[in-house]
Amino acid sequence: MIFDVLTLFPGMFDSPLQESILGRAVKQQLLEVRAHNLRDWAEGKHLTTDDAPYGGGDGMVMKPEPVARAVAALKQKSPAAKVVLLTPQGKPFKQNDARSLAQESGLIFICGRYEGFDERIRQTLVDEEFSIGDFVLTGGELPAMVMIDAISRFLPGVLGSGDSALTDSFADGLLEYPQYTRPAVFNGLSVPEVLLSGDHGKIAQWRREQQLLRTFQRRPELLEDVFLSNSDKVFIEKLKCQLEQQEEIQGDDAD
Ligand code: 4FV
Repeated sequence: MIFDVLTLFPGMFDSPLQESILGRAVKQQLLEVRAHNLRDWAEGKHLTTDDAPYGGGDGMVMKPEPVARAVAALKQKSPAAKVVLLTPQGKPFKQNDARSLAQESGLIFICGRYEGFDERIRQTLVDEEFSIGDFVLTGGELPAMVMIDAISRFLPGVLGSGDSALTDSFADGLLEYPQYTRPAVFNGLSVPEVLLSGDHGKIAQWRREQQLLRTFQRRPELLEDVFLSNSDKVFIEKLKCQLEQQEEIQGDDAD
């Protein structure tokens, strides 16, 4: 997988891709990240890549021509690469997107700065727009790195044997179950007995129920898109009853 990145700050991509899992994967040539300076395709003695917005207003807008020239040049080398724009207006980036984008032969990320992009960049050059969250950053570089990290975990050989993207949070659409390691008691808090039982059937059931409980409590909307077995549904109905009882009790106390 080749990740081409169009950015005004290519140096930002140096260190994150030298450490740990991604660093090893780059060394093993399981993936390659090529950061390109957008200014290389800019014109004029100041190599301008931005300009004032038509219609007035604060801030500057990224000019279409340097981006168009850059994408054309990169597409010459990677004709099949998918062009991805990072923007708060994009589709929320999710684990399923990471899994599907990992099937692509190449990705070209366009990282914005200033107030954003000339609209014609979207209309003429971009295959998909992604947002990594409802907040505003100073640039699209960190979102591109976030996506490169999440996508790379699905590339063959990137994750060691010990860890697999298949057991991730969201791998089955649910939040992960609580994890424990030594010591068995910490700050007076013990590891749940079932995990010390060696009964793998009971452990698997406990972990599934913990995933359902945590998802029900923290991200109930995720349950709508998850396949639930009958025992899952029974467990969630039990949680709903418990919650209603709690709310009734709290209601009574408030009266
Ligand atoms: C962003 C996000 C993001 C907006 C203006 C860069 C900034 C500046 N990108 N998910 N959230 N981008 O905040 O993807 O151009």
